[in-house]
Amino acid sequence: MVLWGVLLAVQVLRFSGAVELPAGSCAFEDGTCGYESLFTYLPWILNEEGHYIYMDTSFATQGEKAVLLSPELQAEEWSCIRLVYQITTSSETSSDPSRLNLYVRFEGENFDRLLWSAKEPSDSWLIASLDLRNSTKKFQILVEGVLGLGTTAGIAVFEIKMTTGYCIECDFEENHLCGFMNRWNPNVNWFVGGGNIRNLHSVLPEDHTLKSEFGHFMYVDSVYVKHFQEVAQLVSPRTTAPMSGCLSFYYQLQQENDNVFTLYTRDVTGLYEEIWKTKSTESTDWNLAEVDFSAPYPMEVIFEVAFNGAKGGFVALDDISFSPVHCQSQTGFSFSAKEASCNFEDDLCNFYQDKDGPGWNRVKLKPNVYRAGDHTTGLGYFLLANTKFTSQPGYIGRLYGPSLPGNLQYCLRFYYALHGFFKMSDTLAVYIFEENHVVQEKIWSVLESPRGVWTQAEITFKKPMPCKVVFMSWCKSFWDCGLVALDDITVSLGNCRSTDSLPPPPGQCTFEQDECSFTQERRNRSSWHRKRGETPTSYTGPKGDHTTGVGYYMYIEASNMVYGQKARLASKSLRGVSGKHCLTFFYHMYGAGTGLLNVYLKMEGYSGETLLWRRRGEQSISWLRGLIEYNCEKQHQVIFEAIRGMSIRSDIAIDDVTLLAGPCTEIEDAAQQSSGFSEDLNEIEY
Ligand SMILES: [Ca+2]
Ligand SMILES: [Ca+2]
Ligand SMILES: [Ca+2]
Repeated sequence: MVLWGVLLAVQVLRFSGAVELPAGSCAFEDGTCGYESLFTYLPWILNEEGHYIYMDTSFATQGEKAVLLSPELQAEEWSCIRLVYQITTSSETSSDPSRLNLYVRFEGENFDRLLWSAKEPSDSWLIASLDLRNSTKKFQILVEGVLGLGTTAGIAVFEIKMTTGYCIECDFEENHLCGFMNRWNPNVNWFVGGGNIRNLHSVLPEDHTLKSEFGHFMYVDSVYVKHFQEVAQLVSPRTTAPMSGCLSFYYQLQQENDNVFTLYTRDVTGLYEEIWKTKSTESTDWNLAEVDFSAPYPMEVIFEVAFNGAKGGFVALDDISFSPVHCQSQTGFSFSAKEASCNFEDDLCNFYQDKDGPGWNRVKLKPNVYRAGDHTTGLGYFLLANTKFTSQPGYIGRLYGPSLPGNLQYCLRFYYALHGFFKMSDTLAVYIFEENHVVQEKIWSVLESPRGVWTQAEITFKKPMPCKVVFMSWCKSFWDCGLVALDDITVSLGNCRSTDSLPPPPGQCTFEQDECSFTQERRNRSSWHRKRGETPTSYTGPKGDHTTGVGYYMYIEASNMVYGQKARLASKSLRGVSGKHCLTFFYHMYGAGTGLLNVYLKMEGYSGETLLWRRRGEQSISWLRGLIEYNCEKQHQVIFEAIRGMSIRSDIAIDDVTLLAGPCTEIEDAAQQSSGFSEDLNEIEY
């Protein structure tokens, strides 16, 4: 039995006024408030003296779990779950530490969403703040403890509290400070001001919430400043759900010339962005600040005060709140990712060209050895520039994107493929045009890249003015002109690097980091392999993956297998739902001897499997999209089975698998599959 650390810390962190807690909350005083320990796992045990619940690890081994399931809940308003917990361990470092995970299980979804995970051991209770989007769906909270290496580890939960509102909001009236943390600095720090802490000689103000000496706020004082520009940082809890709107707070400054009060956002990679700074004209009373705040992925807000010396006075902060609409000071139009993006399947969306002749053509081509199909489905439309038809030396094709609001950070992603140039560099470039077309700036241009492979480009940019993205293709000389293809342009909020560093959403796998939760019964030369680049045998297999063109995919290597040999890749176990599931994936079946690709459904507790989908023989030199809707109300797995064909030219690959509950948003074009481009094809000469 592990002794739970510091009782003082317990006193400090216990939420005040916990007489009648909101649904989903529990202080583990006399019971578990409807939370149940699942019998198939290790038990959670209520410690009635200490008023917490802990995972019983007495006879447990590494990897074993304890799962605590909440009663059915609903949150029609945005909510914040605050969890007070502790992980203890006897070993200092471990390659496989114990973890505490919190999942949300929404009704009608086939997987649990991991909202938060912790593995850092501590001597005292810690607080985690987790945002939960408003939804009409019922849900349950799962608290999962997983025992790591070194079985003396202990995991305990002291309190779970669910309240309406955003986790980033705080009036600093409660002891837990809403999970806001001062980053310790020897000389300048944020402290709680007001209430009992107030003394007679204090120059500090009354708080803003209660407008009385009993209220609390945060403040930072310059009296102990020793170094020039020493900073104090107050760090908010990290957001766990995408949000965008207006962040407001009240602040007071004294002797504003000697201090700088700045607001930053910081993402999981540690990237800072300044979003607000004090102006020179401030009143000495509480000032209201309103800042546009967009967190498309997990982000912290940092309130930073820098002092130039000991005479910088103080900065006080109170009543941080958030509203999901833009601040009033911001006029103009809002950003829509859907309207700024295009896959060119139906038209040019909101993209357009110069009046003086179309440089870019929207085409659909039958893929062959010399040219690929589109990126979206392998059989759809994309844009093509510089065909012999339109090209002439010095020719430039311009494609303009829709207007984007200024002052926001964007991530632009698109796919391009180049054919036929001797020298590729600069044949495709991306410019930013400011609204009036006076200022233009080149933000990207192509370097040498693999020929004929759909390659992803990613560009992060931010401009003060509304602007447009412009794609330009060049044909510099008659003797060196080729084709430039463009597809699947997306624009989203935030930095590309930040979204890249996030773990993939559950149910999705790009195979970029690993094989996700896919498993194989056996692993040898004739099973599925994770690979990057071309496969070793020519005239079979892909040249690059589907995700980025230079990433990883899974494939069978026909030269390691015999005719008819099978390789099976199984998904993780998915929960059954009433209604449909949608499975999408990309498959590559190119080569004269190609065998079969089967997709099976295997229900837990049943020996048989149901065939959901099959392709036999060579399909295309391009990645094609597979789309399967199926019904299954029981726990199940999906299995990809590749069977080696007649010759060594029978590599089969898959990539970008998505398993979701609910019907597919798109429908597979059956006519297109069977007729194989009988009509509607562009004959492009080049
Ligand atoms: Ca207050
Ligand atoms: Ca397309
Ligand atoms: Ca991939």
